[in-house]
Amino acid sequence: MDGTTLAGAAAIPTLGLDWRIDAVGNLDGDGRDELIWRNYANGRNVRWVMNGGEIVSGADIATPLPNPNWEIRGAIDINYDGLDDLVWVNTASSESVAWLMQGSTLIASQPLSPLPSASWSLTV
Ligand SMILES: [Ca+2]
Ligand SMILES: [Ca+2]
Repeated sequence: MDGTTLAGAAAIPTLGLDWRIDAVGNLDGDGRDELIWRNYANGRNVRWVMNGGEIVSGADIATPLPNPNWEIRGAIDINYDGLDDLVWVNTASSESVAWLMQGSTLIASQPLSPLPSASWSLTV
């Protein structure tokens, strides 16, 4: 994008139907966002470093989280270290947690205040 004008478009490779892009964030602090994929069948989470429509590199994030009730709701720098972190919500229990990240490496897991009820939703 160039402001509100579409400057160009590029097709990116796709994964199977079990995969979803749950977040876009800069987990390695290089100033460029990555695509964060989650596989809701097996719990794998993958980070794609992109350059336009090309995948520069891809890596699994931490260990798989097989419970499909956990959804990545976004990437934001929770601990102000300049690296975006992943915000998770469990849609069954309303628990929420932040994964403090350094690239693809999970540094720490930080529970967040629970949502008031299942009717609430957290989006970053
Ligand atoms: Ca980056
Ligand atoms: Ca951070």
